[in-house]
Amino acid sequence: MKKLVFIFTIFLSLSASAGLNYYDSITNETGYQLKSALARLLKSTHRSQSYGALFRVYSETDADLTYDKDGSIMDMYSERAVSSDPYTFKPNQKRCGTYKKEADCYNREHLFPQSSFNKRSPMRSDIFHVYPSDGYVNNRRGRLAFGEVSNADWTSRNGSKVGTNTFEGVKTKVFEPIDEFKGDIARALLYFATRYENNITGFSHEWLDGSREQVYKPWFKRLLLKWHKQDPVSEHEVNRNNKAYSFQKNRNPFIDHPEWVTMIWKAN
Ligand SMILES: [Ca+2]
Ligand SMILES: [Ca+2]
Repeated sequence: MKKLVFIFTIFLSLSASAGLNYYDSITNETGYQLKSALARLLKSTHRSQSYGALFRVYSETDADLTYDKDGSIMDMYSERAVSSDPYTFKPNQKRCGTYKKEADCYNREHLFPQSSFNKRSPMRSDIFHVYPSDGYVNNRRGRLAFGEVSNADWTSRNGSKVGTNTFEGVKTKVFEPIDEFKGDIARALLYFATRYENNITGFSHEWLDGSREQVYKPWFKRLLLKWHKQDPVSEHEVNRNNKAYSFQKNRNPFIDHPEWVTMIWKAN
């Protein structure tokens, strides 16, 4: 019943934001043709905003109305989904700035590292992969790939880890977010792979395979598919997608249509 109510809520919030009409140009494509059709739609509707505007809009797009419901900044690197947060940031206060430890200030975390595309626009200010996060944890993550860690070299106060990857035996240094946000991060990176498929062969990161279609290396693609399945779309993501749509005029299609992920990227 709870699930039904949630699905109905998604339907209502989509209707309210005219999100349902957004996909009218998508008909019966599948596979990488679906991805390219989405790329055209996401690009043609994208209204790029300034980098500074992100800090201002976070008070709407990233207010915590789901977990603690206190309107503080919902930061995936400090939020504790099932117990009280170690610290919180009030919107428009404690923007970084310099930091020496967690809780000093928050800044803008590029899930797809901005050094990969030389801080160019519109990627740098694209809200669908740029999230508010604690400055110190953001810096600890740096441009590390995401992965899974058994023995952490360092753990943030909400349980995010830095250490050697154990997923599929690819032993590089990685950052592992808490379970609650693994799907959120996967869907953001799949959005990025879709929106920028015509530019991404010129970007540089260890998780890229050099193709415009699959985009990510096989192990990393399988990690994202695993996380997408393991952590389904949440109420917070649906709200964020609708508010980000008002701001930037495009959407993350994998939040609206989770089934498109496996219609595009095959499991192997
Ligand atoms: Ca919170
Ligand atoms: Ca989640």
